[in-house]
Amino acid sequence: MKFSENSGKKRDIASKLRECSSVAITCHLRPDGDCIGSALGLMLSLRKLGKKADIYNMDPTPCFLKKLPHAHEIKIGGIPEDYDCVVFMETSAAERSGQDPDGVFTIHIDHHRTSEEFAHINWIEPHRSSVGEMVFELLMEYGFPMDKDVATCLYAAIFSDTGGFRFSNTSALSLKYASLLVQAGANPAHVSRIILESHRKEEIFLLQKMLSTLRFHTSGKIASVFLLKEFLEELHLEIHDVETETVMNILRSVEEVEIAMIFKEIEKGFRVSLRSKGKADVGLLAEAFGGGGHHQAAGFNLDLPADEALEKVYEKIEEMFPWVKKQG
Ligand SMILES: [Mn+2]
Repeated sequence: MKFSENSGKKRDIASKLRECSSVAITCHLRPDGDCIGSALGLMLSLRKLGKKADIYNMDPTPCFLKKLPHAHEIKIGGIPEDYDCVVFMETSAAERSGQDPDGVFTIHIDHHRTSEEFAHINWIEPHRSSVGEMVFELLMEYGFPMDKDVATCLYAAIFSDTGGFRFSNTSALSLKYASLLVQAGANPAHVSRIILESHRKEEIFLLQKMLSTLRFHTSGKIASVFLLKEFLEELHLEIHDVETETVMNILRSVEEVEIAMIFKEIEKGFRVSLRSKGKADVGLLAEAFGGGGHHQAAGFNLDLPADEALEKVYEKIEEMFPWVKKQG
């Protein structure tokens, strides 16, 4: 392996974690499979070393992810003051965790390119598929304990961010680590079932409602749906509790589609989630609207009525990626 500045950071994180007797881990707001799986994997490995390790998130765990080992132990709320160290799991900025720990040693592990170096140690590698991949490497290289549960959580993290090893961020390394995690006890069919096949019936009705708003850009290269508050109310669902990757995958499944978008109605306007098949860098698009993310997955907020919001995003996409206007 090539020596880099990051090897030093990884080593510093490993020795800091070994030295601490209690570690709190926190995920970004609206946590996803990658940060939840990575946080759980790290927590369980540290507990096997005899340390006190817990996860404190400000937002609840999405329903389907509660099936991951020990996910029901994730605490919702602020981090108590008595931990020796706090690990921020892909939070980009300290605020994106909703936590504000004072006077404690902090570690930030991230693969967002818009990440800020706000912690005492910041290990940021934007080319990585997932933080799951990074946490696994850290545990493996520095001899931290691994078992079936740790492996399951980390495999689920990599699986989530690579869309089940289908997205453009799927690399030889992510597949190699996935293989090692399976050797360590992760069951691919079990994890697929948790991530892809644990919907409630209401979520399929929600999918039906979202698809009723389906629109394509004139070129057919951009597909979008709306997730309105009224849909959630009618189905007695909470926004933080619904999984929206399935609808993204349906939009992506259209051959000519390069960019898939969901406009989720929020307090003020919409939260726009973006996915790219690889040709468009949607991270750049999100940054243009004050948001952030990766080449293939990103998001931002837009305070405009539905039609205007869609128009505005179309306009920006045409300006940034002129090829989108061409048919075929
Ligand atoms: Mn991630």
